Amino acid sequence: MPVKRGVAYMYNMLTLILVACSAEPAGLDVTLHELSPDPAVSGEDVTANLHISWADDGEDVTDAVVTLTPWMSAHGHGIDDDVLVEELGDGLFTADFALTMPGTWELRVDVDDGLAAGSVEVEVQ
Ligand SMILES: [Cu+2]
Repeated sequence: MPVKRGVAYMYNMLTLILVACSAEPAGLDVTLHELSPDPAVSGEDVTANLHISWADDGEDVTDAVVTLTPWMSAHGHGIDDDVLVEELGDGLFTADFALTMPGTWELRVDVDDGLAAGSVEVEVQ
């Protein structure tokens, strides 16, 4: 490759990388694989097994630091406790927590500190 074209190529690649870094977080597809008990009961411990995949190519999320934040959009609040998330493999992650009110909750999922985000809704009795 001639030097000039090489420089132009590198410049284009650098531009691409910068655009990728400044973009919104990538999308995640989050599905509720298993909820125990189902339905969840307000104030009682629940175990949620979530399947998380990349929205763009459908690949399972693996070897990632996943943060789960329960959020009640209707009231604009979450829960007081931090949620510990464990990776089970094959895109499955599990967490135990208690949802403090009946109604619709979002389980907001964040991968690698803001790299990607998604959510799934659960109904609490
Ligand atoms: Cu609420």
